[in-house]
Amino acid sequence: MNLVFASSNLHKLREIADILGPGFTLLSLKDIGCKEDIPEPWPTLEDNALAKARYVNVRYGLDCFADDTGLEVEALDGKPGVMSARYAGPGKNSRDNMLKLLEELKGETNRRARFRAVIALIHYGQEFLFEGIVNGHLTHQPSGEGGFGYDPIFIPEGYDQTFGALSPGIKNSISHRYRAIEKLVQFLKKNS
Ligand code: ITT
Repeated sequence: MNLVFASSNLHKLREIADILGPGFTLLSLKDIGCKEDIPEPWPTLEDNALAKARYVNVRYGLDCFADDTGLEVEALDGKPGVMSARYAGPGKNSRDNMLKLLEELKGETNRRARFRAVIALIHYGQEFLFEGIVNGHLTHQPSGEGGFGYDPIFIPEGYDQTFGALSPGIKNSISHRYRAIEKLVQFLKKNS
């Protein structure tokens, strides 16, 4: 089955290809000739995921899906959440985002956090949403070279290493993205 993934994040693309396995062919924005940076200005993950999927659907006439993900920190009332990608400001990178977050949590004993991924699917012109959550806690400093984004400071429940230190195979079998993609796959199996 061919699936178009409306994302310019190559880490997500690789994770999703690994999670889906050989039964699916994942087409990237590059594969369909889309070079634009798709805007995601909305206040919720759901709105942004839908906006990215609609953008491709309207301009390229293709069914597709998009992922919007946020790290939600309990002590910060769910921040950075939908602002995760640009938490440290425009032009800043993942390391800047992590360091800003760790600075804000200095002295905070409640380190509980979760990743929440929302996938929006446009299937035969109709819209569907799938959510995946993984609970865990934040470290005091980055650890591990794997993964991307906030992975080096997030330890998933039941483990004692960060997503950055755990193998990709482990991350992709328990992550927020895995959980949302599993729901997407079950839906496609029933509805294709
Ligand atoms: P697209 O919108 O093109 O898909 P993006 O990188 O902008 O890619 P998001 O808007 O979903 O993706 O950004 C969410 C932020 O959270 C961004 O800073 C990511 O690095 C981070 N992030 C997303 N998924 C993550 C994961 O599995 N592990 C760690 N950090 C993640």
